[in-house]
Amino acid sequence: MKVTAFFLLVAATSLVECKRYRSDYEDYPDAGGWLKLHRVPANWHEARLRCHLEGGTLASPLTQKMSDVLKSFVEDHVLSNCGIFTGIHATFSRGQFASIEGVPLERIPHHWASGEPDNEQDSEQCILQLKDGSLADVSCSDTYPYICYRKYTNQITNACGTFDNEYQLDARTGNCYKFHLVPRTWSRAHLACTSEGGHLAVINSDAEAKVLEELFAKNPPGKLQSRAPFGKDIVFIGFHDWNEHGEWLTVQGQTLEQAGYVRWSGGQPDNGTHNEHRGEFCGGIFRSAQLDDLWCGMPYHFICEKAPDSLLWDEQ
Ligand SMILES: *[C@@H]1O[C@H](CO)[C@@H](O)[C@H](O)[C@H]1NC(C)=O
Ligand SMILES: [Ca+2]
Ligand SMILES: [Ca+2]
Ligand SMILES: [Ca+2]
Repeated sequence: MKVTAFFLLVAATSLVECKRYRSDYEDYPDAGGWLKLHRVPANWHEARLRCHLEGGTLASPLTQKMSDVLKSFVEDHVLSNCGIFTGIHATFSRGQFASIEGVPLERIPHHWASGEPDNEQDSEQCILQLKDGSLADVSCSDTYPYICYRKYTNQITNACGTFDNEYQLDARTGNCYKFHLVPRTWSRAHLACTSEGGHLAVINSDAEAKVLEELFAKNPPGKLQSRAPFGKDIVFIGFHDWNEHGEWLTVQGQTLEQAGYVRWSGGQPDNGTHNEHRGEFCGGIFRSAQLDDLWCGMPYHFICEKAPDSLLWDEQ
């Protein structure tokens, strides 16, 4: 009894001590969550989407403590003397600023940089936090670094090494798979999978094709919303022509032969044309798990694959 109690205590203590989200996010108790700096500047919409796909939100200085944390982040890590995009925006209705969470600017402690806000050319609907912690309105299509924020939760990392329980481990391959119900273009699908710590699914064996076929079957046409041609019966996966128009490689740079699965559906690849959409340069599968070439720019459902240990920490 005593021993059990001791182990429970140790387990409980270590849960409290090391709050962890994913290895690319750092724990900031003063911010009440985890933060990740994106150094590569992006426009505001791109920044918002990346944070969202990583399971977080584009960080805003909602409290004085949070503002100080973001400020020290900018001092420690950044870069130019410009600042970082915050989640504070007026992209829904011009001039009406609120954070991603919907907190209006009036309720966010802030001070403006000198001369700001000036809504230059009536085109500044996004908010930058400068080095000194002050704010400025800027164009949402300008590009700046930004910080993603994930508030503490009591969730525990699952067998796939993520909080996202849509990832399911399959014992046949030892990898995890997720069927995305929000259709996206191939490029956005790629972004979604990589943001989740994985990649668009790569079929490495007949067994893995079977795994994807079964996952597809769990998502019958009635459950799907893609309006692309055959959008309820084809999904994007991880191969592409890498702009060479003729040679297909996986997102890991291997030929389909090297990857271990080359089973095209009858008549494919056919480089189909549909209205203004010419040329099929992105990879997908039918419900049979047989391959198809697809229009990159149309939103299809897609399947991500993730190794259970990606995004985990190296234990000392
Ligand atoms: C597919 O069609 C597009 C445009 O219609 C063309 O540019 C491209 O070269 C074709 N690809 C192949 C592999 O034939
Ligand atoms: Ca301005
Ligand atoms: Ca694989
Ligand atoms: Ca095709």
